[in-house]
Amino acid sequence: MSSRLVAVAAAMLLTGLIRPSMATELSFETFKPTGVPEYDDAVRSYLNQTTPKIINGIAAPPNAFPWQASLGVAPIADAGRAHFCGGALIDATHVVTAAHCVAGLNEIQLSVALGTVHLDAETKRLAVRKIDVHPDYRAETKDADIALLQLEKAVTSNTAIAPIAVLESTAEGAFLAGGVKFTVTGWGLTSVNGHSVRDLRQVDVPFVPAETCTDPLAYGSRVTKNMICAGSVNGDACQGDSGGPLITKGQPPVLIGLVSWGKGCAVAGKVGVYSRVANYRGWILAQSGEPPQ
Ligand code: 4AZ
Repeated sequence: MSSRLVAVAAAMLLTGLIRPSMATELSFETFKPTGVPEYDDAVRSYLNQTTPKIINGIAAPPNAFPWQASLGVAPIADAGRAHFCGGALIDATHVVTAAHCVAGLNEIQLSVALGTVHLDAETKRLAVRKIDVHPDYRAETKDADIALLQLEKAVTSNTAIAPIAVLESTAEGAFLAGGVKFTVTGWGLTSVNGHSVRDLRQVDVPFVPAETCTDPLAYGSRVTKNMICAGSVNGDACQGDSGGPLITKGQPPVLIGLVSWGKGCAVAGKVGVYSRVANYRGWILAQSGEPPQ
């Protein structure tokens, strides 16, 4: 690329709008794996030209989940092909996601799509100024699987784009009761051997108490106090949903978890595990520059 082109690309990044076609063309020769599985999978599936998992969900109506974000591989122009993880807008300039989605990535490798249920080549993509991975995050255990993305430019709320409130620890008890259902949304796989989707999907998932989830026949001690379990064989999150929001069903809904991990998807006894965001509300507010409440 000539220095002039570099300057133009830099200017576009600074204005907060990414034009993926301006970025370095991806090829098997130039692609260096980042070590972030979802990101690398999205690039490989794009390069292999293979078809690009909310399990058992339904299509989400436009504007029903206006905080939903898609994290994309910036140099892939089609937002549907670029998608590799979800996220949730929490104020005009911050998106929370899973640490495992972004740990080790550079801001310029990443773009964020907001305000749409459909991902395609026309989708507007936003640049990220700063990736902030929680200092307690451990890749081996997925403990503290949370990160904050600061957008290059603030977004304006409208019917399609609006932040979601982060659940307070003191209010958590009221929600984490037996029989409660949450909703999870994402563009991830709709079956374990399936493919990710261009249109956002939603599914209700029952809360699974810690006693059940830490049973040796479930996940044992791998589920820590920083995680929440939810899901069943009739509804679960899957690959590509990671980092996306688990929300309460009340009005207005609040953010209670982020898709983090699980053994397979919709497997009996192996429910979805989510980062417990209430534990990180103080960190989120401190990082995002809001006074802790
Ligand atoms: C994944 O691979 C993944 N069923 C995400 C969520 C779940 C399993 C796997 C939960 O990103």
